[in-house]
Amino acid sequence: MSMPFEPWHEIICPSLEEASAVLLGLPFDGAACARRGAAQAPARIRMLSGLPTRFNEDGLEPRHFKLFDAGDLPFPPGRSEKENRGDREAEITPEIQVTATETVEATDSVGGEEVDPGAACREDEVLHYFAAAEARALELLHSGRFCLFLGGDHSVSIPLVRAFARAHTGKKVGLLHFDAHPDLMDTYEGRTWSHACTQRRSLEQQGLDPEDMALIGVRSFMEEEAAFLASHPEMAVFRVREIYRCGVETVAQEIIARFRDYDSLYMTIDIDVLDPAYAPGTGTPDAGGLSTRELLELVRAIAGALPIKAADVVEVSPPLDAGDITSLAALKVIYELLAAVLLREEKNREDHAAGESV
Ligand SMILES: [Mn+2]
Repeated sequence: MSMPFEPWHEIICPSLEEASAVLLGLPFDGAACARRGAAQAPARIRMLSGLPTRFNEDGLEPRHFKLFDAGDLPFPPGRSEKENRGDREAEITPEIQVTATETVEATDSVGGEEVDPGAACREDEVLHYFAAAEARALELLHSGRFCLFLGGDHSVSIPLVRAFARAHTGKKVGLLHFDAHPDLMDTYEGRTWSHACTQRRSLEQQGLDPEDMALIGVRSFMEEEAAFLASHPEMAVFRVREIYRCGVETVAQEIIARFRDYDSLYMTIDIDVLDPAYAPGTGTPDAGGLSTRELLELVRAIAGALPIKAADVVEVSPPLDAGDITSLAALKVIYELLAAVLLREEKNREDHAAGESV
């Protein structure tokens, strides 16, 4: 399938220097415990990215809305970017635009390659990849541009958050975790780098303590995670039931109030925070989630008020998707998030300039 538009066609820009935001893909799903396919998300989301326009839902656009696409960090690490690109082209074929009934079969054979659900990657390759991801993320974060990372399964946030904490050393750093699951296991299936362990690893970063983190939209706990949260009441938890019962606006304001004095916030969006009706293409779906509308409202309100400096969108699995619903939901969130962040930064600059001229 080809698209009539180039990726990010209305906002793409050729260099980091001219950009207001930068994108990096991390096509890695070796830490997913069940169904895979998230490695194909960066390519799929890029392919669909020319569809939306640069205007947000209010018909507004940031004055300087320029995205530099830094490409993908290939996995396994030995792979050249060119090999990965070739693979992507081969993977994005009509056969993998599965319908719901074909999903099970597609899981076993992703892009023509046998995929053993839950099979471990070589640990040395994974750790090497995470080190490379951390180094690359750090470079991009140091550019001062808003950084958007595309997973991949949720384990890719481990090196990304580590890079974020390093890039913002000495600042008050916080993390907003949108997810059906807390991802607070110390180890899972014998691995410390499982996508079920992501936020436990985040808490090992200097300057990131339980009170600096919010879990948003959670609704599925393992025993160890429930125990961890019970012994850390200082961690903010906005369960999906609370969002449903109190409404998105109330919860958004609570989150904003709680993180108002932070300097630098990282937003991680696991697409399974959405209900499977809105995001069927993900490895560990859990019923009863947010609607796309609710997620958009939360993200826009928060990103319009708080200093979100980087974000990732993870766990979109194109081979498990139906009609690209999940990729398109991710893309909508990405465009609204970028617009909210850049409009906020613009307003801050204007306010600052107005303050100086008085
Ligand atoms: Mn997750």
